[in-house]
Amino acid sequence: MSTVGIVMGSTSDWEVMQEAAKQLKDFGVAYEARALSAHRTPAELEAWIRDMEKRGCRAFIAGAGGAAHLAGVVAAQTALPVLAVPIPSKYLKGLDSLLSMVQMPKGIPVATFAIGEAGSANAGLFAIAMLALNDAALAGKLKAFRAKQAETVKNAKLPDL
Ligand code: RP5
Repeated sequence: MSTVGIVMGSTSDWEVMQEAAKQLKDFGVAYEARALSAHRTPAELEAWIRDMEKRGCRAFIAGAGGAAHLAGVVAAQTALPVLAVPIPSKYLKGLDSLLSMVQMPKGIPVATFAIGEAGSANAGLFAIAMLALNDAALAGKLKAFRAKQAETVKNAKLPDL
């Protein structure tokens, strides 16, 4: 069973989208990652969403660049939560992707994260937090992750002048 579906518009998005996958892997959450495009392979995208739903998927993470309608198109075809990651583009540096995701018209929401690697990692962590609502062991791992992160900040030494 793949609990989270990670989809991206192109294999060129993987460099960013692997950050979401890494978080899921670290927490032991099963995922399936695919490069499927809303405009290049719409039929295959739809079939994959249907198949993932049948296989027990609980959330989708969708990353795309340009005027990236991928997350909205995924959300149009499933009632499962869709987390959107804007991929930096050559000319507008991901602002185009961000606006196309964050400005979804009323009725079909996507939860939009920061542009690039941080947004991708955070989408993974957010999916984990959602799944942890019904999984005490996962909730414990998330608490431990937060505590370790806090320790790193507290113990950080600034360089002497
Ligand atoms: C979008 O176009 C993809 O999500 C990708 O970010 C962008 C460029 O795709 P490639 O030309 O690298 O395949 O659909």
